[in-house]
Amino acid sequence: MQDIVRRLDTCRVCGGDDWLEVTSFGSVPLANGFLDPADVPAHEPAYPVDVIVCRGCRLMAIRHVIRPDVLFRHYVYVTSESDQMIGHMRRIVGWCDRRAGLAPGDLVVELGSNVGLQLALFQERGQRVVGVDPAENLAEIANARGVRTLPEFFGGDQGRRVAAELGQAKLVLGRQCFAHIDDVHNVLDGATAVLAPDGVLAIEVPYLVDLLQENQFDTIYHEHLSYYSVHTLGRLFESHGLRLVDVERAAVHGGSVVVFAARAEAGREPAPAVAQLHSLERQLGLLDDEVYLDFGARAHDVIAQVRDLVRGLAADGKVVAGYGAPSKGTTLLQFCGLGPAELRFCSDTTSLKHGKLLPGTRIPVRSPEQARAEEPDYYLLLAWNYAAEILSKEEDFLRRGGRFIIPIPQPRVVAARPAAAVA
Ligand code: DWN
Ligand code: ZN
Repeated sequence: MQDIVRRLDTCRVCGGDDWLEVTSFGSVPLANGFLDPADVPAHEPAYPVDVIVCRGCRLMAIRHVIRPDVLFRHYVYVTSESDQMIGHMRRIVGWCDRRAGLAPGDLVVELGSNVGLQLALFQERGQRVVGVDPAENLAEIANARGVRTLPEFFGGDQGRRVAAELGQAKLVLGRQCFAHIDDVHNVLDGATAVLAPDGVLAIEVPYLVDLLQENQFDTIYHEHLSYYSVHTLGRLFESHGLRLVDVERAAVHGGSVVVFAARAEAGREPAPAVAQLHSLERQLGLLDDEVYLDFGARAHDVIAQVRDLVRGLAADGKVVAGYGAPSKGTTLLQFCGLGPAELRFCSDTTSLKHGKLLPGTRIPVRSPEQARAEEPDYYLLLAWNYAAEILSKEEDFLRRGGRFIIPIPQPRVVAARPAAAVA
């Protein structure tokens, strides 16, 4: 245990050590530690999930850091090809082009590029692309589909090597991976080593404002070391000679923010949206302690409500199953103490997860086809960040009397709309 996990005492952004203890969700196994039923370990290691906030720069973080190779060298999460996600990745191309002015032949470097779906969209436009992702299994898939991907953790060395081989990058992009990074300074060293003088760094992270306001406590698990506000990201970038020049909010993953930064010496003026989010964060109290403590209390309330609702239904003889087996879902079930006694299975579209057991709760994962053969009375919508898409996809299930439980921000039951309303 000792060499896999380390305690965070010094803030990875500002170096401070004045921490607010927000709350603890106990100790749980790793969110993507899916088990092979033929090889279930007697003891599944579990690690604390303790939430803290740095009073120096207001970084929200978890206290215990798992070694990154344990989490990311072999990875079961594959970027979703849902309409919502494809639509978002196309928007990202437009947003980045507007800020960086991308021409055919320009170099785009992506951190945490997964199976290369995002980079393929830049490739279509004639940009040269290279991804850097530590997940060897996913890098293999990306390379096989013609998206060059280095199976490595990105840092100073990788940035310098890419620059030496391919030249400076007009765009360095990191979608949904910056929160996963412990040594953020090494990563920014790499980014500034390869970024062209007039280049743009674009970082997309789940937005701390949405997490706090929408009780998204189930997105707090060991892969997510940090929870960022624009305030904290601005401070971090400044310490690397980068200036935040624009921001966009996006609905993906429960609410995210995309920040765009340029070299300070490029002299670009920040767009008004940057100041607007700074003042929003101040107004919401993100620079004080209370808003975090309130969040902690609300999270435990929702955990109790979800647990009691699902246990009540199971006790009434209702068959409940999980819809999706996302990392936030394995986390929610563990925090709520819900297991095979309450949920018959989880259905998920990801083939890498089929036939596996969820970490900790050991609920089996079925394919959507298998799930259709043993339809439950209730689906607990673990992939709530795709609620709109999934509810419309599953209208037949609802019409047949099935129901969905959407757990976040507060548990609510969704049934088919009465026939009259449909006309
Ligand atoms: O930060 C992270 C984000 C980017 O992705 C990672 N740490 C891990 C991962 O988080 P997640 O697993 O919570 O991500 P998603 O995208 O919310 O996962 C959705 C899951 O639901 C996938 O396993 C696919 C599944 N799904 C499904 O079964 N039917 C999704 C849709 C849309 C569906 O219709
Ligand atoms: Zn700090």
